Amino acid sequence: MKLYNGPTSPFGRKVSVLYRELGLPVNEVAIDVYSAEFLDALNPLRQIPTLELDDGRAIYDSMVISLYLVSVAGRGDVLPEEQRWDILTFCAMCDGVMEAVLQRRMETLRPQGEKSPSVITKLETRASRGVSNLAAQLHRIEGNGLRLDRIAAVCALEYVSFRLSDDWRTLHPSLAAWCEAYGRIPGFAATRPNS
Ligand SMILES: N[C@@H](CCC(=O)N[C@@H](CS)C(=O)NCC(=O)O)C(=O)O
Repeated sequence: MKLYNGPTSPFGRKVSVLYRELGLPVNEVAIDVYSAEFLDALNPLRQIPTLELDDGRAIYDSMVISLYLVSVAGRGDVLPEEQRWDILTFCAMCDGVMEAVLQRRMETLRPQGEKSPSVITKLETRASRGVSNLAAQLHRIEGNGLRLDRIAAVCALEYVSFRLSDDWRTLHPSLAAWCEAYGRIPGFAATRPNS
């Protein structure tokens, strides 16, 4: 399996943490997605992460890749059946936080005169609501075992810190403490963006 990814993609990071922790043989290739015309043949959306299987088929987006990897590894404990829909909904919320922070950054990078302050505010407010919701659901994700919602939470929160602000750690100290502890899993250290 070949995983097309980038050094700072929070969506790609979820997948990268997961395959490392599952011990799956994935060949990860870092690309510049904005110039990756070749990717269109695998993923017409030209987005990362995209997983290319050994038979040439492609799997995307990050949620579908995650479900595929869990299935290949036969690790039902990473997505326990009795909590399946709550966990997947929680993951979708974390993805929405990542998306809001990513889109906010793209908006801030637009030339003066083309940026929309109201769009930036809307995206910041969405991300903030998501982080508050994460804090309110902390009792649901607390724990140490490998699970999709925990991986998504750390990737979302660290992406907020990376691209927006670290203020959430002061606002939600228990969430920050959990994030720091769970973030010590080796897969996170190996994928933490630093630029
Ligand atoms: N819903 C997708 C989102 C993927 C996504 O937005 N990836 C970004 C990088 S973080 C990307 O490829 N951006 C390039 C573009 O959209 O042109 C997923 O979960 O995989």
